[in-house]
Amino acid sequence: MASETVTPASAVAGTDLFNPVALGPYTLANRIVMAPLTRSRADENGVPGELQATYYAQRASAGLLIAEATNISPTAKGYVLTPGIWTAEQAEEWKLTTKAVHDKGGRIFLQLWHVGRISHPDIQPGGALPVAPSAVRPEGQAFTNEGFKPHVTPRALETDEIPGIVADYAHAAQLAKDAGFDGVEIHAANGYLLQQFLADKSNKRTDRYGGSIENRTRIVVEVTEAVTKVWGGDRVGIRLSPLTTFGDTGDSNPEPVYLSLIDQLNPFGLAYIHVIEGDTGGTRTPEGGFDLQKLRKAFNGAYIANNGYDLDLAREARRENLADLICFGRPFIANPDLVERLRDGAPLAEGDQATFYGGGAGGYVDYPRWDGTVTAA
Ligand code: 8OZ
Repeated sequence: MASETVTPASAVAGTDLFNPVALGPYTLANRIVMAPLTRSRADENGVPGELQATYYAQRASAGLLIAEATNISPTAKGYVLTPGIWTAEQAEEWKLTTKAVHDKGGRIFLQLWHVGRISHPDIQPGGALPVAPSAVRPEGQAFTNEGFKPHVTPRALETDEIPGIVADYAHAAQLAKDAGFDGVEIHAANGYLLQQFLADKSNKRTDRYGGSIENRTRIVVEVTEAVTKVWGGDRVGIRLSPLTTFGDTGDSNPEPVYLSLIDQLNPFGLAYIHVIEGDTGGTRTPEGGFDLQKLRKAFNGAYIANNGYDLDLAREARRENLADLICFGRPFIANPDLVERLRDGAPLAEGDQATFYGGGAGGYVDYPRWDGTVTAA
């Protein structure tokens, strides 16, 4: 994909961002990761297709692609037209994506997602209430077939339902393997189900899944155990956002929760933690936060940094050794060749927000590369 006529610009001087790096059993082409981005272009059954294959293959020069958040079960779903990984058909159709990315020499993980309370009866099977650790209604609105609707008060999961949720993660992990992904990322960030258990703002339980730090972290550890049984630890990552308020989440004292979680995750030998630094899509240094480098120091695997990175910040993070890999999100939407543009000092295109979520090929697979070409898969 790299053009041989390119003269390396100042962008590459003095940084190893564009050099190969080991992650788990893989050697990635560079340290730039495409963040999981919800684009809502699956069908109403959560089945992806050729469109997703083309989109991800166009972006395969990223060292690692983390495919969009993907529902692990019908009740995991909170946004219309998001893809799933709970049926054989979904896994079969995801094979188009994994093959197209591998044909381009790329690596791709799938992000396993359960939204918990960030849903709506309109999206849930049988019009049921969304499930959550506790019956605490989040602020905000759900993205339904009829547009945005306020979130409702969810139904608190019974203790004996939790093994079923953990089993749904294991089932999804197996289907992701069947589909040919290189690994999976457990989405424990951004106020979705797993963070709802971690955070005392949303977890008011009095059973073994609530209260103490050990109890609030329990489901995340159980899910990690189940998923690593399928994949081995070194092909599994986890996404965390200790300081975010996204999804009306938050913890009165996140530092000990996350340090305990990291301690409990270390024995599984995960490939990476993927940390949203600060408030998702917002400030990197929220008031009352803690130094997230403590997580990096405590964790045995790689640290993928996310939130508002541009080339300068990414270079600085590597120069100061603050992260092993750097995630870029939105810039990948309109710049399929983002890695080459950053490397060669080319200008970046702006994505059209009107086509971020939903729709077809427009604003999805028709953004040109810097050389003017639009590559098919
Ligand atoms: C924006 C819109 C829909 C979903 C996340 C999966 O925040 C998401 C998401 C973001 O992690």
